[in-house]
Amino acid sequence: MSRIYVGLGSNLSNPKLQIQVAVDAIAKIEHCSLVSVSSLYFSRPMGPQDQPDYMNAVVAIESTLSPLPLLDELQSIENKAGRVRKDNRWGARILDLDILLFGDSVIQSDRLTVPHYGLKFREFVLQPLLEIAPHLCLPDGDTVANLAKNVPLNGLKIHSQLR
Ligand code: ROI
Repeated sequence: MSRIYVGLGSNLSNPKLQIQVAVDAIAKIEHCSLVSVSSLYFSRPMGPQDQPDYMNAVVAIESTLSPLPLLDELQSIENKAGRVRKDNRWGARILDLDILLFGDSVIQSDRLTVPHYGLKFREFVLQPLLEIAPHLCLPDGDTVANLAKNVPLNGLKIHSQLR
């Protein structure tokens, strides 16, 4: 059984609803249980600024799934939300579900990098993580609390509660 943290982000097609629906879908993945859900955060786009503001959140789950089967489940939720995978790595998106941490695993494969490469630099990941797991440590020993202290909020605000 692993404790896994998943980041959620959306800036198209009613982002708040996208994230609510995605949290419900994650809660229904087989062999997974939802442990906690952060508040919903309003955030400024990282990357190109000519795109709408984002809504972001982080959930903790417990699962017996291995990383790639879990990634398949998350990508299927993204696809059902209507996400089109094209060359828009830094562009607007209906729904992004990222495995941030998978227990203490360090994974580098074609499909998956864990811990997530942006985790240490993104206020919209660190603040919701800090909210639901204030004592969390990364596999390299860095604490989320310390990382969060060093990343500016850039206008990040709690928007509302998800559950
Ligand atoms: N910016 C914010 N604020 N939130 C995101 O979830 C997000 N996701 C992305 C990029 C384009 C990097 N910018 C983002 O993929």
